[in-house]
Amino acid sequence: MLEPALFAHGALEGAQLAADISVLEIDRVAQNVVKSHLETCQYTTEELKRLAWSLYSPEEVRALQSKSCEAMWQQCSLQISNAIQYVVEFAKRIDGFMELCQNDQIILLKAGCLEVLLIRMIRAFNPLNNTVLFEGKFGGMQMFKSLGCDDLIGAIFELGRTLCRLQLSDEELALFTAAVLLSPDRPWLTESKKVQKLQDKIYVALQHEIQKKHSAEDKLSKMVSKLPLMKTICNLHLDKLEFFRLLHPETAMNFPPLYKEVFN
Ligand code: CLR
Repeated sequence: MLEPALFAHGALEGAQLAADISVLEIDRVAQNVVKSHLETCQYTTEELKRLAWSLYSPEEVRALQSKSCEAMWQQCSLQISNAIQYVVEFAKRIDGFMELCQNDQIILLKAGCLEVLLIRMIRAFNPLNNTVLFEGKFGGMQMFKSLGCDDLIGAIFELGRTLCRLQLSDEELALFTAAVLLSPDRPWLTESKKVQKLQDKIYVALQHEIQKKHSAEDKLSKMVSKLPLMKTICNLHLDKLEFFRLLHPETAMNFPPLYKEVFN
């Protein structure tokens, strides 16, 4: 059984759930999730550190800005689609995910993968100069100007800044993204109880991980408090996509299949 001190603050309402999850099981969950994250995070920390030095030049930014809206959407959807593939691989490697029915696996991925990407973005986000990794180099939000979605881009960058302030470790990031993915409240889930059980364990593991350095209650609630902004961004993205589809149906038809599958 877990030491009671760990749950004295009870950041999770279901404090009694801790009672039936053993330390061993929590460690196993954490190890599996962290390993899955590290194997599927697309860029290693070292790679990202090196890449942080390669910034788009003003000319390159101007070239991106003068692209057509369609061409830029196409490029962005391709990058997002590539990144989604890694999120799908991450999900598959989380113990229990593949044991869910296929219907629920698809619902969880469709509903959660952009949120996971937005959290993963902090690894590829430099809060010192407000830049993000895009096609191999770092650049600021001006580079997405031709999309005509300044509000969406602004919200994404704001989220990047606020999430970076939390200074999440890769372990915390891994567990947080897994918990977001395994959200039992996604509409149309058929076995949400099963999903809930998996998420409970992951949250306990996350709490345990945070507790090593901070007050878990504090940091965990700060992390969870960013979820509404992520939901807003996801909805805004869907609105923009719908509008884009109306204006440029031919381009939208040629978006990468995975992007279309997840967001239509
Ligand atoms: C997120 C972390 C992934 C790698 C990755 C790939 C694509 C990036 C994404 C990250 C962050 C957000 C991003 C995206 C490509 C386009 C998108 C930079 C770094 C920006 C915000 C534009 C969004 C455009 C909308 C029309 C969707 O491991």
